[in-house]
Amino acid sequence: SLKALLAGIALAALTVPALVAGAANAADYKAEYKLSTVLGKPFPWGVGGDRWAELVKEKTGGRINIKMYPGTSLVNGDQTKEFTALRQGTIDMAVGSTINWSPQIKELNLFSLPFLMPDHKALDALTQGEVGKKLFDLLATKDVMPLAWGENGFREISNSKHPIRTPADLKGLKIRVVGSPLYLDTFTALGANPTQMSWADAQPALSTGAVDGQENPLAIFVAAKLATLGQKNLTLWGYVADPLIFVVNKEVWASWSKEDQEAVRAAAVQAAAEEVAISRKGITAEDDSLLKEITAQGVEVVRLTPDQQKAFQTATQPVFDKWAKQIGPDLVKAAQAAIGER
Ligand code: X2X
Repeated sequence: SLKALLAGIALAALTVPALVAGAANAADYKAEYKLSTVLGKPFPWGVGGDRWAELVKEKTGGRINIKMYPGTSLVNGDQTKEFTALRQGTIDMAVGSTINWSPQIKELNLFSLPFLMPDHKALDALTQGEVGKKLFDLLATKDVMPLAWGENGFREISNSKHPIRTPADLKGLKIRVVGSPLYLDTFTALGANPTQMSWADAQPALSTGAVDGQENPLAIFVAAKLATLGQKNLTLWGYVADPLIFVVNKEVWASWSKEDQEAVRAAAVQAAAEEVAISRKGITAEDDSLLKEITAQGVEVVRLTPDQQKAFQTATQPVFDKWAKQIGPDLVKAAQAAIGER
């Protein structure tokens, strides 16, 4: 009928310009994009998230406006639920630790294999090489667009009871861990008594003595003032390090113009590089200022000798072997090869 024909023409007139403008129509952009992190400023993690938002604003002329939600507040502090919320779109973007996403993506447990990575170069060999690409390809199949690798860091162990130099020193200590059951296996293998809880719950648990110890990068140890929560013994054992990943929910990503996508990517790459540098500040042989600060807080810092470290590695080898199978033997072999060639 004429009426239907006219309606059809009217509809076409409405939809054609919309199709031409496509997904990149600025009118489709949200007023605010929610960026999830566990830690805010002044932690390196929060500085990195903040910097990403700032650079995106600059590079997109304000078209993309990001607000950071630290404390994983978009999932009520339950950091192991962050990735699911990101997939579902409750969170638009995140700078997240591989530890917190490993319950959903078993391959991310790679970085938590005890004593896989001896140093920062080894970590870089993974994130900046083929292994990093493989993991990004995998993430891209899980409703997110991964953009850059940042860093939380090498997780050193602290406790309120006594210095740790041997696995026997860990015996019976209540240690707070987070993430996948891999951590329960590691600390159980060492004779400790591990208990899983979020970062939000960890701090009161440390201060009341409900748990004796925890493991986290030194930048966190200092910024969270863990020495004031009774953590007076710190052992540098370098057993694992967690990278951070800068990602955007895939639908959100697809809603942006090519130009804006590239701006967000470039901003992530730059913010991540800056964040990695900040996370390593003061903990290297050339610059150990952060370690000096920790010592000045009355913390006894133990640095394991290679032989002492070997005892921890031997004790956790069965955990490594068990989890290497779950992560994927090929991925673990590729990681070991990349580390060997670093
Ligand atoms: O909860 C932790 O230990 C932290 C802050 O390092 C992570 O989110 C993995």
